[in-house]
Amino acid sequence: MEKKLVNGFPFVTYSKESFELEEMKQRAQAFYEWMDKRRTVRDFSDKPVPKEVIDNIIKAASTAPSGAHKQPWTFCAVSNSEIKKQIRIAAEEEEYESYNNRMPQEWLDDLLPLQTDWHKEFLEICPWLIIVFKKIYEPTEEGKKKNNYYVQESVGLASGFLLSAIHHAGLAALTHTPSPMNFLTKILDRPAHEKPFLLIPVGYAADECLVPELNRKELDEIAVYYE
Ligand code: IYR
Repeated sequence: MEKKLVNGFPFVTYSKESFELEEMKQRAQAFYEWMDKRRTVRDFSDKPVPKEVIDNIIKAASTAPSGAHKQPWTFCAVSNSEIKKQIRIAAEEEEYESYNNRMPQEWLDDLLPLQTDWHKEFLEICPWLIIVFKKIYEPTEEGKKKNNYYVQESVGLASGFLLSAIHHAGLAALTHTPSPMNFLTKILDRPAHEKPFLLIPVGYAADECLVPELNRKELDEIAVYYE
């Protein structure tokens, strides 16, 4: 790696590793087949997962690109049972309201094949809950607000990387979206410039794990080529 200045700004040389054509094809296919094995899971084991694994999963997530490289995210990793219990109680209160009084019938009908409901026992069973927060802005020492850019896109990308890293480690996750989510700000004592984005339980899938039988769209339904 060589350091160079570009208009006075520090740059380094970057040699992107590439592969011979056959290996490239094989890797692209193998990666797709591996990613296709990821499923959203709701039946978790309480088997512990070492903190070191969570550290690396979060570090992998934080390699995602972000607007102006602001990295506008905070990942809160909870293994404390008392805090998990508080999160479960608050999430179930909101979810009970949502399922019974807030979600329109069309939405409830769309969720029927997934067989979800307001009970969220996995929030206590899972060894870890990772709560992704998006940072709307960055407070400065003088009490001003420094802008972040494309926050939604950036944190969405980091969350995708997070889910991939979890899958890569042989663990399972659920992209859980209790709504509204402000109880997480309170329980985790996060500052005002951070807003909850996703609540991601992480752990081993239970031995008797069931997931809905779903099909993914075919390539010609999701891609349009202009050659
Ligand atoms: N947040 C609720 C409802 C829910 C909504 C969607 I869209 C899903 O794909 C699944 C669930 C819950 O977590 O149960």
